[in-house]
Amino acid sequence: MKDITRREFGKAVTAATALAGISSPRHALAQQPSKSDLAYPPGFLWGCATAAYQIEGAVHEDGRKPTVWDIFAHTPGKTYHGETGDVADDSYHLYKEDVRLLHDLGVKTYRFSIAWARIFPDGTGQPNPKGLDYYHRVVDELLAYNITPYITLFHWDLPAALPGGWQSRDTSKAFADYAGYIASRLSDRVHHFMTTNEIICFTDLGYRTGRFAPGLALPAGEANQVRHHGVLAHGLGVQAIRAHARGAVQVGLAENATVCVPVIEDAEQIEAARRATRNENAPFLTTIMEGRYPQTYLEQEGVYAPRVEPGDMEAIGSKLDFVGLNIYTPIYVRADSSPQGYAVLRPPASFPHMASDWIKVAPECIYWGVRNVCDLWHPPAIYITENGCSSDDVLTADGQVEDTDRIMYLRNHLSQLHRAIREDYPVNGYFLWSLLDNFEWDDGYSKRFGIHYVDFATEKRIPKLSAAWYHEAIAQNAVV
Ligand code: GBH
Repeated sequence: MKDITRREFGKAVTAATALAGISSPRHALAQQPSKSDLAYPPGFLWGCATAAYQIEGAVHEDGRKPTVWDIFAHTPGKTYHGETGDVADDSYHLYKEDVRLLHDLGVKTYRFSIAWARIFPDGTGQPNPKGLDYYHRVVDELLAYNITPYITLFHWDLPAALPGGWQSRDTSKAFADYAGYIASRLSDRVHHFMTTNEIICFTDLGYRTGRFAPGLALPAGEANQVRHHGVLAHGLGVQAIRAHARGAVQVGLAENATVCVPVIEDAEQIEAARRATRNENAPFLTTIMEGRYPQTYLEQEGVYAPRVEPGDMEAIGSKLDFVGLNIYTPIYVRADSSPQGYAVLRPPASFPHMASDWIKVAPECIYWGVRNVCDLWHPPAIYITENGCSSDDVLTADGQVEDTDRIMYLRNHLSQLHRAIREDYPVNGYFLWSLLDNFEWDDGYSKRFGIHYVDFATEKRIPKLSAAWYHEAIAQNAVV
């Protein structure tokens, strides 16, 4: 029923846009989408996203034990100015205030992550009831405001006690046990779960480049095995959640799949972008969606290809209820005559970017991210599980943050996402990253992604202008 509504909505908008063009052909401006053309479908799920280690603080409280990120952040030279998530936004204590902010925005849903080390402080063994109680309280508070919880089970804060971390396949099994336990305890009230967040970040960045926790730079064979344990954790997690859920649940993941934008929008370049999407994400989303490692990946890695045990690929290829895409920035590709059939173009130095220089001003990435994934693998539903940007926010004398660059970024991305919806791609919802300024991993507190400014000395939250903008977009269910 919902699908039919969505499809009809897409057709109606396409027709309206076409009519607008035909009815006033001499006025070029009339062919630009007007505000009402950028209305979103009824029931579209507007949300915000956060992650445990980035906002909670309270790292020693109620039985939580250290994670690889606690240790990494406390290791000199690993994060900006040695900053850590020890206190962060103190959302462990201030969660009611944060749910109130969500309510004030008018969001329908909230994506947050559970800290594995609060539930199983050593990664395995006996669950810690006090840790679980915190998430019971968060869920209750959200539901009291009619905000639907979407839970990420792993957003990088691996319990440090797990021997070998992601180098061990036992960690994938430990993750599944933890995921199944959470499903058994929360699925009476929570119906949407994401297994892992951005597998490439906790595998390659943690174990190949060493830029993220635990900061290792392993050789190719071992690093590829870590990747395998990452996708395996996801797959075993999907199975465990379904096996232990008390009722119907929707299970997916949140991936920062590399978004390949065809530099020129013609049939040949579009096909090249699709091929590139499959290839650039080979050991991650491609393997998950296809249930097997692409032959080209196995050939390319040769003796360094991952060791796979019976049953692994079935788990990894578990059918998903949705795919979550974290979208910030693209790569540009064009067709060429190389064996892979495309080239990745290096952006010129003048390519504009946001406060984080890796986030280019390239809003079409949100459209192509959805389109490439849907055209390749046809998932039943898509969520944008993260989208947003850093800004060099300053608090004015009268306590305002005029983050017009963030508003520009959001407006442009939501306009491009609207194109995907007009073209009937099944986009169910959008989670803005992030509700709050927070601990931005190796960038510490130097990069602010929130639509609420956080004064980290006092933990005071101050809505930025972008919060008012998002509130209005949600209220109108349209790009404003
Ligand atoms: C997401 O990933 C995370 O899910 C979230 O926790 C985070 O806060 C958010 O995005 C904003 O960053 O400098 O060219 O080497 C971010 C993934 C991976 C993006 C590392 C920046 C470094 C790119 N990040 N990457 S570069």
